[in-house]
Formats: sequence, structure tokens, C-alpha cells
Amino acid sequence: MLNSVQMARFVAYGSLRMDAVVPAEMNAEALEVLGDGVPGVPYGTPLSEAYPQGSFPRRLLELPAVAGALRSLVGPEPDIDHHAVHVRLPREGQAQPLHGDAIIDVRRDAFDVQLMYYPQDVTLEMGGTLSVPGSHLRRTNESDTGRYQNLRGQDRLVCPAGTVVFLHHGLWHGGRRNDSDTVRYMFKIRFNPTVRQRRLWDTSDLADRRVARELDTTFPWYEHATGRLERYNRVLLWRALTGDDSFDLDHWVTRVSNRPQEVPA
Ligand SMILES: O=C(O)CCC(=O)C(=O)O
Repeated sequence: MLNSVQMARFVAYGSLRMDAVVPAEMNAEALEVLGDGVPGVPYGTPLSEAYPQGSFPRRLLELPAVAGALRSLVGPEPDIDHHAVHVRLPREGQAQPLHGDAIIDVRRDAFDVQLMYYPQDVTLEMGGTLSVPGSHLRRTNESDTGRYQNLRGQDRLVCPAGTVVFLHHGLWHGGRRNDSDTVRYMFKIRFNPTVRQRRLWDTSDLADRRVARELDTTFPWYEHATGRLERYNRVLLWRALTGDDSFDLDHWVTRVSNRPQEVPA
């Protein structure tokens, strides 16, 4: 299971990266499985019904590190929204525009996660997924952000084989141009929670000072003042995730939710 510091980091960054958590023999198998394509499942299929016992996706999701992170983020038995094998062809000549994966999503107390699995070593030339840390709570519509070519502090994924990244559904991302001679695979699964996302992780370190420090992270693409909005939105999400309506950073939420009802004598 994730701990509170890791969850706070996910709330601030919008992603959680786990390097080389899938063993080498499964990565080798994945290159064949993904090359053949993974049959789709209907939207909203419960996880336990989506992938047959022993199938590759099932074994991937049963790996303890993967299962623990997934359960911490969305709880037991989420639904599969959809999955897809993403292929970036050698020397394909173009990148994907920066985008979020769906329409504007105004949920403040729930989120989907997307698992991204990379079965090969991904080099810079292979066009690993671009993402913009801390962009997930800036609600945008699909590829509204597509004209942004590069943002300060963006991340271009370079990773060892067997890396799994969990994304908050709102994170701005896009496949980069593959300038190598190698086909680059990524398997993505989107999960919808079916339970309230409250204290689903190991909360024994909830009072750790590093929790607030993580939630207060700023990123280079924020201008000084606009970054306040992200911190405000993180506080709202952290309140929903913990049930602690008194949590705040520098009074941001307390200030704008102050509506005294007392009538003066
Ligand atoms: O191929 C990639 O690196 C990212 C693809 C992706 O996430 C998408 O198409 O939404």
C-alpha cells in the first residue's frame, strides 16, 4: 500500500512512478502480447471480470507493488473504463499534442487513475510520454492544451523496462515523437473507482510533516500567483481523501469558504 507521503505527492504531482517493478520475463512476454493487441472489454467491466485468470493484464495487476498502489488510489474492485496498447512507430515524424484524456471533469472528491506500463527500456529518442507535473487539477477539455509545445518543468519519461506510472485522469500528457529505430510500446488501463476514495492507503503516517510539504510543492510552469489555484485545489482533494475538513495550506481554502452565519447582537 502507499503511505500518506506518497499519496500527498500523487495529489501534488498528479502521478506516481514505479521504476522496473515488472520482472524481466514478463516484460519479454509483454512485447509479444502487446504486439498482438489486447482484446477490449466493455466500458465499466469490474476488474475481477475483465481479464481471465493467468492472462497477461491480470498478472500485471496482481504484482504486489501494482496491486497495492491501485488499491490505495481507487480502492478494491474498480471498473475498467477502457484499455489500449499505444504504439509509437520508429521515425514516425510527429508527436501527439499535449492533452487530457477526456472532457472537462469537475469532480472534486473522486478521480480515475490511468496505469501506463512500459515493457522496454525507454530512451529519450524513443519518445517516452511527455507529462506536465501538477497540471491535473487545472481542468481542461481534451486537447485544449495541444498548442503548448513545451512547458517549463515538463517531464519526458525515460525509464527502465518494467516501469509502471499511475496518472490522475486530468494530467496533461502526450506521446513524444519516436526518433529511434525501435517500436515503442505502452499499455494503458483506465480505472473508475467503485468506492468512496477516502483513507484507502496506509494512513499510519498521516501526521508526518512531509505530507503538507508534498502538498505545497510548486512547479516551474506556475507563475507565482496562479500556482495558488493548484494548491487550493489540492487542499480540497486532500480534505476529500482524508475526511479532514480543517486541513489547509496557508489559509487558502479557509479564507474563501468563510461564510459566517452568526447575526450580530
Ligand atoms: O504513447 C504515449 O506515450 C502516450 C499516449 C497516450 O497517453 C494517449 O494517446 O492518450
